[in-house]
Amino acid sequence: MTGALTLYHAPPSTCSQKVRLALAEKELAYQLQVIDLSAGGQHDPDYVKLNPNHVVPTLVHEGRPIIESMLICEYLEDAFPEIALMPQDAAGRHAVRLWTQYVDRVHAHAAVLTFAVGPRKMIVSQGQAGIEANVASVHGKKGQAARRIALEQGVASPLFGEALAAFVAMLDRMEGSLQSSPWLADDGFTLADVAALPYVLRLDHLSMTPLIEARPKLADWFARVAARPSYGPAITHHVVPPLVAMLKANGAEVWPEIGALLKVA
Ligand SMILES: N[C@@H](CCC(=O)N[C@@H](CS)C(=O)NCC(=O)O)C(=O)O
Repeated sequence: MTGALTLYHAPPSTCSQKVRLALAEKELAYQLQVIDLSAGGQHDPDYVKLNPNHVVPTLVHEGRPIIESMLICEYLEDAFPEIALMPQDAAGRHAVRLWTQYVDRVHAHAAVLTFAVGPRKMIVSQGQAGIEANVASVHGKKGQAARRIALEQGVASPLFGEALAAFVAMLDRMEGSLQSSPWLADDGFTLADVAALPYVLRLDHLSMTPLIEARPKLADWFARVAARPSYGPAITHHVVPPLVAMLKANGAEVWPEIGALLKVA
């Protein structure tokens, strides 16, 4: 018996993807509740009681809220160890945690990378009111300032350049690691792979696919993750074709500018 599991998530959000992947890999049944981030659902007082950080995801297990996506994944590993996503030995577990900690730092750049490219055109087309509403939906002054820059300046902003550099460094690190083992931290699929997948996928969804294709081991890893049985229920089912098409089209439009930035870097 697993006890009731409910995941509060936003379908395309990177952190929600991680937890859905871990749940699917562990073959756990769960209920879903969508939090609409653009409508400020993360600030609803009832949701904030579950997640005082005003972010998704939150897992509720037998009435207890569990927050922070990678800590949720580790919680699932502790509570439901039958299908393991962590190595058994201390060194292997440390290797996974080095990856998840690193990827958490890359996550700090994900919103700028996404909003400077993907939904920017649609939000900006709504005029200043659209920009203000989107900025206001973000929790905290720092996040709001970054969102404003991403929307107003797009890929021309230095913040976008920083985000791009952080993502490219992650891809290089992955390519290096995958030279010696099929998965990021171990011979088997672990929470390290769960942690990294959403960010590689985000690059693909923003038409930055050449960055993946230029790294053969990474490209092979990406294809192997997408071929796992967990991928459909955890990812494709939620990150739906119209959204992906919009992101890809907007990404393709600015790819020449991004390519130019990469040549300078
Ligand atoms: N460290 C948190 C980060 C969560 C996070 O940043 N969630 C984003 C979506 S991926 C969010 O809810 N953003 C809403 C906002 O900033 O207003 C975790 O891993 O759960």
